[in-house]
Amino acid sequence: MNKKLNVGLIGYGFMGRTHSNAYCKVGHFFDVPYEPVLRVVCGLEEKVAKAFAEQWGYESYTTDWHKVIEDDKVDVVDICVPNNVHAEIAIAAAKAGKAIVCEKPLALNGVQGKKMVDAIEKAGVANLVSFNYRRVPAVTLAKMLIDEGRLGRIFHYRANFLQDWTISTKVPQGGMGTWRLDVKAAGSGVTGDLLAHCIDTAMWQNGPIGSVCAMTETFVKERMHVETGKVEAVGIDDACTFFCRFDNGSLGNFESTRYARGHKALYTFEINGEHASIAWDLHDLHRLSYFDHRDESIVRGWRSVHVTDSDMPYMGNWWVPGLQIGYEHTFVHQAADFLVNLAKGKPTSPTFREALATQYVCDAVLASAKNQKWEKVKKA
Ligand code: SOE
Repeated sequence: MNKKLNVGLIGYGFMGRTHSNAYCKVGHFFDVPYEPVLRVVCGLEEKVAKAFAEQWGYESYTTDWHKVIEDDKVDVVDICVPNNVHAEIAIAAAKAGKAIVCEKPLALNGVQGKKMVDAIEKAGVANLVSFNYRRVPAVTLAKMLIDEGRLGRIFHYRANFLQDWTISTKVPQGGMGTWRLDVKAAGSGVTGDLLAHCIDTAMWQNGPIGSVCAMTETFVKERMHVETGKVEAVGIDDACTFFCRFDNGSLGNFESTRYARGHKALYTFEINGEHASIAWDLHDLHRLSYFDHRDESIVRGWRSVHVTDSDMPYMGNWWVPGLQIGYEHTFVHQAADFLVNLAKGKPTSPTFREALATQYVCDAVLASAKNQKWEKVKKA
């Protein structure tokens, strides 16, 4: 019998569902040393919290996040609320000695993120920030190929995250889901919400980013605010493009927007090295494109590797070779890694400190767009 690990989930939105689903599934597919127990869910509206608890099997619900932290039985506090509340909850959870899982981005900005890192490191608690795309098997495989040196020296890293859900001027700011358009709740727009994913994956695969040069735009300048009912100025970036220099000498090129009509969540990256290149596309997430110049010329070309064999990252735990998995599985992988490392007293990447490095890149990107000049990235 595995030891039980009581989870207190704060936030019952989209991310609350992905994390709950992962805790429910992880023990069925991975040999984990703990059995997650859904002890309590917390959300602002009592009716919704109650319904969420019933649907996912949480033992109880509350509308006050302090109760989750004060609950002696809760071992892990899982933070799935808007970005402006991450810091307060994480710091309180750290002081209470809880392990912490926090949705991305770490915080509203680097100053706040640093306070969180100081608090969790002082308390010595296990911590993880949920940059889930690292744990798409094809993305993990890309990292393995790079680490094996197959690409040789890396010259270029290119990534996009394109969406189109805020083109209508009728989409409000504030409220469930649309808090992402309210700068007070989100801290930034596509930079913190979408580019943070790309930056996290990029630095994991290709090392630290040293300097950036960016431009941003807010296409819709005013939107109705759900909380005030008034039309208010929009403070987030709707689109952001930036260039960067990685510390290893390679050049980066990143773009994100919520105004790319026809694209819902098109996260793509391509990495070009001396010997080989790799490319990946979230809309075809189980495939990794690979080109190796060392192949014999008569058969040289882009291969499309179907990442489903049991020797591919995480895939041995799922079905049989050839059968795919999807988006929600990335959170199951994250939970599996976290539980295994927790038992061994080992950190799970990305830790709060690693996510702070991503936050510092986001800060530099926003500063560069504002100041219209290259900005150096602070080291975490
Ligand atoms: C925004 O639409 C969003 O839900 C992000 O908040 C997530 O992090 C991303 O994975 C998908 O898009």
